[in-house]
Amino acid sequence: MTMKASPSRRIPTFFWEYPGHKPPTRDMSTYRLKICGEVHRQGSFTLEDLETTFRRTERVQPMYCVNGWRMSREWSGFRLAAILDWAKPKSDSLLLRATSLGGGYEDTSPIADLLAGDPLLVTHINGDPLSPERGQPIRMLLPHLYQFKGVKALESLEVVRDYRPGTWQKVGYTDATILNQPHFDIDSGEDVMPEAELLRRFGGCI
Ligand SMILES: Nc1nc2c(c(=O)[nH]1)N[C@H]1C(S)=C(S)[C@@H](COP(=O)(O)O)O[C@H]1N2
Ligand SMILES: [Mo]
Repeated sequence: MTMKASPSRRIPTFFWEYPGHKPPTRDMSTYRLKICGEVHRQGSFTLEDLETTFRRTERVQPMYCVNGWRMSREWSGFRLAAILDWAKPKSDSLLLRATSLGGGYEDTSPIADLLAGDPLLVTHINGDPLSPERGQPIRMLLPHLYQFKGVKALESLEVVRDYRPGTWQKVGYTDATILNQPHFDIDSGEDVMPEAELLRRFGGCI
C-alpha cells in the first residue's frame, strides 16, 4: 500500500506549559543556555558560543513517546557528554536537572543514566532550526529513554544532588525505559494526533 504524503499532515507536538495555545516566539539574540549547580565550571552560552565551543553532531534516529509513537528525524546538535566534560560535575553520581524556558517543565535524572544513551542537545531537525512548537532553540534528544524526559525549549542544565519528580512523573509516568512494544511510526504518512487524549486532559498545542 502506498501512502499519499499530505502537506497538512499533523505531527504531534506537546507542550505541557502552553495549554491550549502555541508556545511564544522568542528573541533568540537574548537566549543563553545555563549550565550550573555542582560543577567545576559554570556556563552561560549563546547559540553562537555553543557552535564555537562544541562540535555539532548529526544523527538519524527515532525518539519514542511513552504514548506509543515514535518519530524519526535527522537531528543535529551538541553532545551532552561534551557539555558535561566542559562543565565537569563534581562527582560521577550526581543528577542533571533540565528545565525549559520559563521554568514550566523539568526533568531530573542521574547523569550516568542520561549519558548511557549519548543524548544530543538538538538545535536542528532535518537541517532546519527548531520551530517554537518543536522546542526552539534547543531540545534534549534521549534516544534510549522515553522522550518525556527530553526537555524542549531548554533553558538550564543544573547538576544537583537530589532527585525531585519531573513534570510527567507528577502525573504518574514512572518508567522511562522504552518498552518492547510496537511504536506507531508517525513518519509513515498518517494524519494523526496520538496524544489527542492527553491534550484534552491536560492542554497543549499542535
Ligand atoms: N518543555 C517541554 N518539553 C517536552 C514536553 C513538554 O510538554 N514541554 N513534552 C515531552 C514529550 S512527552 C514528548 S513525547 C516530546 C514531544 O516532542 P514533539 O512535540 O516534538 O513531538 O517532547 C518532550 N519534551
Ligand atoms: Mo510524550
